[in-house]
Amino acid sequence: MVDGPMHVKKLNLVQLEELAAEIRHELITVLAKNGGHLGPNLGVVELTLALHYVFNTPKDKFIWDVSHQIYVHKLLTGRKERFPSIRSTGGLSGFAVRAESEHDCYGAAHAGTALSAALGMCAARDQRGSDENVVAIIGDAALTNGISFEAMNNVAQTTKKFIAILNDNEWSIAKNVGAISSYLNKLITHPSYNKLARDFERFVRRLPKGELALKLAHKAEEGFKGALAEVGLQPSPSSIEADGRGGYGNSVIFEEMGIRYLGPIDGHNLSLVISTLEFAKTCDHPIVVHVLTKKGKGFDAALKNPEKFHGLGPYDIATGATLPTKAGTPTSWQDVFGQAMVRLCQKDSTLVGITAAMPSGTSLKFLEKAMPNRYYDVGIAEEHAVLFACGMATMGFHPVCAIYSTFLQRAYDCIVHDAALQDLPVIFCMDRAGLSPQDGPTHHGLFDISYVRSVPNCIAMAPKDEDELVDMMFTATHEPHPTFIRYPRGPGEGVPIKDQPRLIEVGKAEVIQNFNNHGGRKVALFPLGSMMKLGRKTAEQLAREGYDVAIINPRFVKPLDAGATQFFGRAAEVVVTFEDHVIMGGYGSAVLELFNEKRVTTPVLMVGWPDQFIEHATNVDDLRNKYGLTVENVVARVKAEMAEITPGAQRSDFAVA
Ligand SMILES: Cc1ncc(C[n+]2csc(CCOP(=O)(O)OP(=O)(O)O)c2C)c(N)n1
Repeated sequence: MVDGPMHVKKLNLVQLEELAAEIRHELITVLAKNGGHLGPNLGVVELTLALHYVFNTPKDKFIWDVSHQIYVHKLLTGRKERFPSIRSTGGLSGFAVRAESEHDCYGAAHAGTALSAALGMCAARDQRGSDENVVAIIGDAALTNGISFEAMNNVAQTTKKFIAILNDNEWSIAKNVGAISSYLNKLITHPSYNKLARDFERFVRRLPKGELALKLAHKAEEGFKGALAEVGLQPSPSSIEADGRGGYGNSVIFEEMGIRYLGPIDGHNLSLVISTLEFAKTCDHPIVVHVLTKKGKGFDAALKNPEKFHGLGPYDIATGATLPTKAGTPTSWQDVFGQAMVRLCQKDSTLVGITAAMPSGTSLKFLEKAMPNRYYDVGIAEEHAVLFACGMATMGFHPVCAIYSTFLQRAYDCIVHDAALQDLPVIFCMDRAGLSPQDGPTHHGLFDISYVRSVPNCIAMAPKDEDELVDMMFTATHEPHPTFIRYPRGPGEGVPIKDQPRLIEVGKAEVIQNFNNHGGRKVALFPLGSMMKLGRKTAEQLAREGYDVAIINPRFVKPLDAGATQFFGRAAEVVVTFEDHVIMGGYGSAVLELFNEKRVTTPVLMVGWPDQFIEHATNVDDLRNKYGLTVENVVARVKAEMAEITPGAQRSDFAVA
């Protein structure tokens, strides 16, 4: 394995191919232990080698869309020693992070950002008159995302030098969907679309064979011929003629937008990809190179099941089987949601499910299978998903948008301007609300309470267990307002689901455990949603230490149960709010706002995440321990707070009926 990109350039073709095999071995071995995005990375081994062969990072810039396919780049840019630590506590991130390496010029993990960011870099380069090459590498599914088109709309008028690589493997996480995906398929399969510009042919012919041979060793000649044969298959004279409107007078969409299109080429043919990138580097007009790759190449199990191997946990190298879930592990929140969607849709013909390219992640796949006509996958297009839902809602439907908390951030304006302002009954099931530990800050869902709570008309809730999740979904279907339900990743609490869901009174909290008035000092715990477990354990420990503890399940962040919150707030000497969310603007803040308004002076300890981006880690516990979301820490804080308060000054003897 090489130490840095400079070494890649010294290799001949045979050595590059050997390196490709070594890289695949490393990916398969390390990810078998750590989990991660195996399929996408196996697919870009040759492409990444070719990029480093032709360009010079960090001076040249590679901007990876999503950047889940950046592992090979990490291995080639001085991080091979640390690679076995990827996605674990203190280890390498699974995505591009500027702070991690000078070779990562742009951080990402949400889709569709690469073209815009790359264009911005081109504009900056042109402004300052420097000569870096800027290369955006995007997947075919990134083209289902609106931002990519916003960027393409802007390329030709902004710069002359812009290189995009369209890494087309026909898959998003699931099979790519929609008209763009069919269009790309046409480009691949229909000979008349193969656009291989004559100047590329000329370029390849002009390359001094000797020099190329030197570079690529004895196979260079074949590679060179391969390039000509493959690329010269269907030369299209029209593709290089400007049409006077900024386009190239061709029905290839990129060319219509003033971006030269080259391809499709075999992304696993190293010499061909190298020649093509060498050409792209010389172009003095924006260019997109369409590269065909196979997700999972080099690992049979991944080739056979691209969806599973897009991103997965540890697996067995021999069979590709993922480790079995431990016996007795409760059904995941996601699966409970997916199964409940089927049951609810069977009873209520106004319900439909909408996903933005995450049928398996959200488990909306259950609905896809059971009732395909009530299921919509709109592609990686969260804004569109929400607006689409709003449109349906105006026609009497109750659309359910199943979107991860972190990805819903992208559709914030649609929530405010469309769903909330028009007060439409769209239901938002915000999956992954809380930590996604191995993915890290790009994927944690820690902001949704604050971004929803401040918007009028919205109802926001968080279930303490999976049965309550179903009750909340059912309740939401009866609401004429936008409703938001947040729940975390992973196994539920193991609570059985009732046969018939129950309506929950909106804005009503649930008293789980009342004070028992045994004379101990009173503490009221308000654990929101899945923090109930931490709340209960904290209560047990406090009780062991002689405190009189009440536990209230808030259920609603908005509208807050003002009565119950005040009542227990006044009765207790100390109130503790728990939330799997940033403290700022979250549930605890809502309680404080209420207390301020109602002049409740009981101190409120807020347990949640601090005002900083929380890094990735091997698991949730590592992060909770580090940031003090633990029983020990909460108990210590309660005791410290109690020590500050004169006993009896608060209404600690308040009798609760
Ligand atoms: C805004 C946003 N929505 C959803 C996702 C989840 N997601 C991660 S990768 C991916 C598919 C990416 O497909 P593509 O760009 O074609 O890359 P490939 O994995 O096929 O190489 C999706 C939907 C995301 N990262 N960002």
